[in-house]
Amino acid sequence: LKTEALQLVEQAEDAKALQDVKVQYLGKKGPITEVLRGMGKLSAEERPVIGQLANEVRESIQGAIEEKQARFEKEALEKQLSEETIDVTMPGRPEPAGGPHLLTKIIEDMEDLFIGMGFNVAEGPEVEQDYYNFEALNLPKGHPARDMQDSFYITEELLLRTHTSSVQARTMENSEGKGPVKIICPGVVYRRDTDDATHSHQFTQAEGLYVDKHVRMSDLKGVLNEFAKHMFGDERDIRLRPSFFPFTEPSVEMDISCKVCGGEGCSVCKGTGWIEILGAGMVHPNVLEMAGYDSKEYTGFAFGIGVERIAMLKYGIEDIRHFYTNDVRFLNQFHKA
Ligand code: FA5
Repeated sequence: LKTEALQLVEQAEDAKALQDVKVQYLGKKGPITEVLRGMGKLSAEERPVIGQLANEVRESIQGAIEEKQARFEKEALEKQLSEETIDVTMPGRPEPAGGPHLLTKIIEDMEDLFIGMGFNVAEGPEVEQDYYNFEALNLPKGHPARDMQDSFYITEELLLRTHTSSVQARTMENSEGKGPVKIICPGVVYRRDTDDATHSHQFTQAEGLYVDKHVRMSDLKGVLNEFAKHMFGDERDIRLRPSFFPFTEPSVEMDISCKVCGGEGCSVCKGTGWIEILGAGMVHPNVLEMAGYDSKEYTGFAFGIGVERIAMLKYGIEDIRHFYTNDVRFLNQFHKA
């Protein structure tokens, strides 16, 4: 019986087969239980001999079963461990990551540059009072130069700001006639312009303003030169043209040589080789006085940069609408820019 049982244990190929052997030999209906149960019928001499024998057989079968069981468990564990091994040296699966928009990057880059030149970053509301957008900038109601910036009015007194110059009016007013003021102010502006390759009804400007005693046109030129060199490198040409803004006197516009240029058919410079990126000038005495400055004591310069146009020239982007349609094939090109 013992040999037979041990042989079956030996042959058992899995835990289930082993359990069957256990039930068959050691179970309640198994031969050993039967022998032990029948002990009462044996004589006093036979009982210890048979009892001991039966126990011995049971223990050795039990021992063999337990040993085999332990082996099965160990094998199962080893199998599981080897299957679940993690190779920490394997390269990971990269998750697609977003990144800042190209315009955000240009703005941050500009902020860094101007902060380095002593400017502070300022902000103002996009829904603006007519007063700060026009009147405080020497553009009274009915002034023909208001037509230069066709506006989205909300009420008679409120509009979507047409330029970031509204922030210079606010900042100067806040400093109550006591200089200096040195700010850079990036933000979104709105105009009723017809959309084309270089114009959008919503675009981004960055305003600069420096008011102090003895600020001169040459200071403006120096700062703009620094800006152009930083943005475009030495290989691009800049030019200043005389211009007109009601809030500056004298006024200029700055052009950069076109990089997108395909000559006559160029969508960005229309074959001229130049694109206008900013307006600037010396703050008009009327504007200083309206904000509470003594224009005999204080002077200042201001400029308003078109941020999209900077990006277009820097990266050779041929249409301003790419910035807003959010095609990821366009946006992804500038993740590492
Ligand atoms: C102004 O907005 C003045 N406030 C700039 C200024 C500030 C002058 C301080 C003097 C002192 P202008 O309308 O030219 O100026 O616009 C400035 C720049 O914004 C332009 O050079 C151009 O780069 C950009 N820009 C103007 N209109 C659009 C448009 N519709 N879409 C995209 N960019 C535009």
